Amino acid sequence: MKSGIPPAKVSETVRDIVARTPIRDIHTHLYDPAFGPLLLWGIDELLTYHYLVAEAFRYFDMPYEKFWAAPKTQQADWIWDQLFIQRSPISESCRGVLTTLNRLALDVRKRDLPKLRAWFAKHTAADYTTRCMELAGVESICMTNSPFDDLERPVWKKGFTRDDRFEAALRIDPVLVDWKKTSKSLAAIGYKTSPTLNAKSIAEVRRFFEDWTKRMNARYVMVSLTPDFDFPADHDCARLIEQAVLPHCRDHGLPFALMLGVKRQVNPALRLAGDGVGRSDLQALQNLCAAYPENKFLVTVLSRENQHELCVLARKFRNLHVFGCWWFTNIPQVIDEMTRLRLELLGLSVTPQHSDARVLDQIIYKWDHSRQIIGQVLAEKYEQLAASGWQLSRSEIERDVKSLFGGEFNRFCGQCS
Ligand code: RAT
Ligand code: ZN
Repeated sequence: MKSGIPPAKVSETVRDIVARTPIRDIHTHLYDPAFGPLLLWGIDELLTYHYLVAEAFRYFDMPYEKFWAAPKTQQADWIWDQLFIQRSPISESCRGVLTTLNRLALDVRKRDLPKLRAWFAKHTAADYTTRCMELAGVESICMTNSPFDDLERPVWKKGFTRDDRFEAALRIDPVLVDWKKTSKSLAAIGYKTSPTLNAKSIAEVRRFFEDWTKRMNARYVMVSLTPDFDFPADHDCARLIEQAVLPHCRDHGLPFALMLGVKRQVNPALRLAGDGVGRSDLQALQNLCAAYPENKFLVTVLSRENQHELCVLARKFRNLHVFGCWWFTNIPQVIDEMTRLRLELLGLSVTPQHSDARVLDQIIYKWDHSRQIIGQVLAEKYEQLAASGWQLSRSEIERDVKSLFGGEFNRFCGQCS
């Protein structure tokens, strides 16, 4: 190599590359603007994000039902008052709102919520999508698409012109989590399924996956499962994975994405904000990876205690790709720790982050905050390489960062075992 980066410039160069590299955001709850009101954005949506609802209820003394019965602007006013006015907004989700407003060049010093609302009211979803994606440096967004969602399903059925920045992922939780109930919903929309999982039901659920994979042009099939998920096992969930999901994924060359460790509805009164976390038994994942080498598994785990074990599993199975710092792990302290753990155990064969944004504007802060941490961790790693005599070039570092921000995910998804 002719001229490498001088050791004193390594950190600055790495952080600059991380700041500029476009990102493929591989899991969000955002929608192609063609879905109209399903794509959430703006100050009231930012403030009523369920992460903030959970935090505000630490201080509210009103009954849960009073909060839920109120209009969204009222809910946002209450949250703003408790989390931003009565005390300083230091939690990660609160700080995220401020980072977003700041990057949008809005002045929050006056704490004038009506004025902020008036600014957002001037935009349309289409122009605002481009603005947020540019500010976040995000080039593509993967949605979470559920054929069981009564608002989403008709849009797919009717058809629309796709915005090619938005990709689809087929979300199948109802099938795996509550087959007895879901078999009835499937029967109601023309699939000959029954609560007893017989051969006919399996064939029909595969036809359902087939139809929706094609309709959405889905990039992967996804589910989130509780900490007690076990496999193989004598229950409908395990049978459906074995006989329907995995053969479907193999036939279509699609990864199966597993998000493990959510304890559903620990406090149902909090609704979407009411889920918790538990440590998963990753033996189930080991069994899946070992028994199905021709399937690809994209995995993130919610419990901090599972992170090291997940990395070790990924060292053993090349059909396992680790991604993202999900939900309660998406806080600076844990992102830092998980990113180090992953890079030290798995090198560049991971996707360190996804945004999980539910509100478009959130991609700005989620990526801003994560880029800072990933940039810092990588800078240290490259400085260590430079200190051991390895010469670094800008183009090689650019190549590496590109792979962390989507390239490695693409390779994994496209590769045959
Ligand atoms: O992070 C979240 O917003 C959670 O509510 C979940 O939706 C989670 O990300 C999931 O995809 O299950
Ligand atoms: Zn999610």
